[in-house]
Amino acid sequence: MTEPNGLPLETVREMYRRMVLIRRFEDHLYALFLQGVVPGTLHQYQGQEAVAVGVCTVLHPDDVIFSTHRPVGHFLARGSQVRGIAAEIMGKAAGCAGGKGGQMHLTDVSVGAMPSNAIVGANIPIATGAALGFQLRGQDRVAVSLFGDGAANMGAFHEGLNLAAVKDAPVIFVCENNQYSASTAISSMMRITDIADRAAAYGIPGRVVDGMDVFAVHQAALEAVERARRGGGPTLLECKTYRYSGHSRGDPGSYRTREEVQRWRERDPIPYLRTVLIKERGLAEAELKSIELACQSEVEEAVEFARNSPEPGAEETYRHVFAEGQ
Ligand SMILES: Cc1ncc(C[n+]2csc(CCOP(=O)(O)OP(=O)(O)O)c2C)c(N)n1
Ligand SMILES: [Mg+2]
Repeated sequence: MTEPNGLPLETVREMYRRMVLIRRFEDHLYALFLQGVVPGTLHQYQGQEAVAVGVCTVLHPDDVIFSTHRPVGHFLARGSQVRGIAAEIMGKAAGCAGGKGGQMHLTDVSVGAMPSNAIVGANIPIATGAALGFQLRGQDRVAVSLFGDGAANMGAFHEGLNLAAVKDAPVIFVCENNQYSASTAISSMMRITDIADRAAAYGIPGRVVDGMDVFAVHQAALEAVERARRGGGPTLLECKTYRYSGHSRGDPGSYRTREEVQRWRERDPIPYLRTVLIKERGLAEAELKSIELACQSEVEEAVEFARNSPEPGAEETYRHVFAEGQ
């Protein structure tokens, strides 16, 4: 495990808060789903929190992230409010996409979280395009594409990485290898062990990162972002991680053994960071408890707000479909 070298205590405390907030919110959403309060399905992020939080901690306010069908953790790590996400997932007008997107299509441009894209691999060329835009305008901004191991087998992955490489686009490709694409294990999808090896085919750096260790992710993301800002071009980071939930809420996960899930849970990124904060940074148990309680209250308050919010009116149906004021 990497040492939390050099990071200010405030930064590490905030990383912990965001990881706990994601976990508490996702757990709460699951309970709501079982109560029938959440329409549609859920793709959950429990287990992967260290990836989003490690990456987003190094970004500047005007950088942008591009997310997937599993966006809740990405958005909270980027600083989006729980209220707007809760309302969006319940299809309410106060949702971050006006209640028209739902769980897979969160969007919060105010914090640099671009519309999430449920088409596997599709955000990779889009993030590349955003990065090329920053480069052409001479802006000091980077784009981050977050995607899964399954997305690394899509044509869009190869096209996006190649274009970004030849143009030295300021984009960071963060592959969250959670070992499965829906019910398919990566060992039956590809013959290589490390997706990071694919970076060599495009002449860019590729790194395997321990995705259960927020410090390892933070350090790797920092180096990749600094390289991109200096004009050094893209990096592919493969963060090895695990989702504790099924692929989506209807999935009991019967393609994995209980032992495998247990092995990964023993490396849970949240208790690990908690221990570091106590043992190496001298935080008191009471302080951590108060962070955890505050996250729980924030989640419960946001969900209550969302449940009591109105649905969008019928007049909203065609708004945001066509450009207005032309
Ligand atoms: C182009 C496309 N094909 C298939 C699907 C259906 N689908 C949704 S998520 C998913 C699995 C994606 O796996 P991965 O990229 O590893 O992401 P993870 O779900 O593990 O986060 C599939 C096949 C889709 N949304 N888009
Ligand atoms: Mg996956």
